[in-house]
Amino acid sequence: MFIESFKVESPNVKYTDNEIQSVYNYETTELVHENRNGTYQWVVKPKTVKYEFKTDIHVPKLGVLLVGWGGNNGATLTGGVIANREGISWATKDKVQQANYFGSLTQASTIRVGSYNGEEIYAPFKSLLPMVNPEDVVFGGWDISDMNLADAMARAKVFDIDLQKQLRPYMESMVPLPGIYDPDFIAANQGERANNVIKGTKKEQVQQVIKDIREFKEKNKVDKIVVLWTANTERYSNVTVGLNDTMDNLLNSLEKNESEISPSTLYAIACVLENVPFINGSPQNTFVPGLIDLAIHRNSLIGGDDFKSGQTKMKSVLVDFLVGAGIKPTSIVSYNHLGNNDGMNLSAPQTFRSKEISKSNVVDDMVSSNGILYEPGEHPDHVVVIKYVPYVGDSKRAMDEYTSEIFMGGKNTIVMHNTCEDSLLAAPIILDLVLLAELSTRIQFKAEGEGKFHSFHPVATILSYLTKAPLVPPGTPVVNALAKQRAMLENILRACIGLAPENNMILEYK
Ligand code: NAI
Ligand code: DG6
Repeated sequence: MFIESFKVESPNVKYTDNEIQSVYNYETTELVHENRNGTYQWVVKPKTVKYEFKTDIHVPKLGVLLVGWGGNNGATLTGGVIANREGISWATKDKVQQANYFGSLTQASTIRVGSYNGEEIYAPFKSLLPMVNPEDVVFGGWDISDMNLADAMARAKVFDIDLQKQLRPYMESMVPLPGIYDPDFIAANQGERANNVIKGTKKEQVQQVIKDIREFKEKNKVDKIVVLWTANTERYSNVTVGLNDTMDNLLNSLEKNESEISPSTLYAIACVLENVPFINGSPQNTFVPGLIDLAIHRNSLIGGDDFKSGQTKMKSVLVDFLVGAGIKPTSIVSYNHLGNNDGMNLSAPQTFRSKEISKSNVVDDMVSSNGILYEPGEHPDHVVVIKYVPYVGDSKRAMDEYTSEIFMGGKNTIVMHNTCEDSLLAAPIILDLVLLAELSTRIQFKAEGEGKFHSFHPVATILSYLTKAPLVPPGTPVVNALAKQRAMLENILRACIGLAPENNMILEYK
């Protein structure tokens, strides 16, 4: 059964005019490796840590600035939200289609609340805590192409034509601000697009981005801004001692106009200096160590990297299932071709390499979780191929072959073929990223013994579900398995309203 909303009644939860306060007992374990009677053994000690959470319930008016606003993802997200806001429907050859948010965790998925008269009760994910309504978001952003969003939507060839016609009047007047362009970081084939660029030194470019953010905030009367990179994939920047390895070195390099600071890092510097959350939806190493250092110093949220939209999402489910079932994946071959501008940009070896890295590390945690199947350091063969085929446009074809070893030396091969518009997968993920990033800045917490409430670590691991290569604070484990990532996010939000993690035990019926 589905319910729209619910309220928690518990001595551990208090709803005030300004916040939801909760006390939460975190059940965890402490591991000790100790010498007992001459032999080392692992000892596991269950422990409970009391946490207090408080969530500001004032939902701000939110501005979202996309870097690469005029790209396929930017135009698709903007048009999709307008279509939902305006209640637009359009004729397809099959039916009259209504706008929706399918594919968005926050807008189109549910959480289990409990059982009632023997029935499982579900509520919208977004009913867990007060979140920004996507239809109240003001969109804007930068692009190195000055094409307006209506033309960009037509260029993307993602939406049905009847929908495009209805959206055009809303999008014609939306024109991206000039962007930071450095041909050294993206494919040479993007040069023709670059007619809308911020001039000046790197420091001046950062200052311009800061000015843009302030002016957008002022003009649109928004309370908060989140910036998200959905521009072209860049090549990796070189990480060099003295250049970008620490906050001070990165800021000095900015003063010296060092060529190896990428455009994405420049936008990120501007956002961190402005204390505006910055999320990277592409695979490049925007967050060089110096940038992470800067974000930590200024306690400004950064999150990434690379939207986890299709093939990788399947991978982080399937490999988790196989390894969790005691089956040993030994070869994973992921091939895909696409014909949009992203595909064209990725046809250059340096930008492809960024994507190859982010797509290749996504099973590491699952493999290392099973020492029965894999020797230390052993890894399945894992190959990623991307080809540019203009004819298929945004409709990406992904083909995957998973070969595993099964019982008694048997082999099992699973083959998958997926076809769908890439931007229709990415747009709802972008929405979730910005809404959850905003929400997470309203949550404060402290563990017992800690004097003061504080926010989450500025490196936002809470967003991991939505990214292929989750950025984590130095020394923190990376979790790629999709179910674990979702559980982490949902359970943290449940803790904020004093609910236990979803444990699936259903003991009341055993
Ligand atoms: P796109 O090529 O259609 O759009 C990118 C836009 O960024 C273009 O309009 C371009 O002019 C602009 N741009 C490039 N450099 C810029 C800069 N420095 N400043 C401002 N604007 C700049 O690509 P699409 O399909 O929208 O994808 C965007 C990014 O998202 C790509 O990096 C892609 O790899 C990544 N991504 C996409 C996924 C998907 O499912 N669609 C999934 C995972 C990542
Ligand atoms: C080709 O791989 C283009 C890419 O931008 C991908 O479409 C994108 O990274 C999505 O990847 P995945 O593995 O999540 O489907």
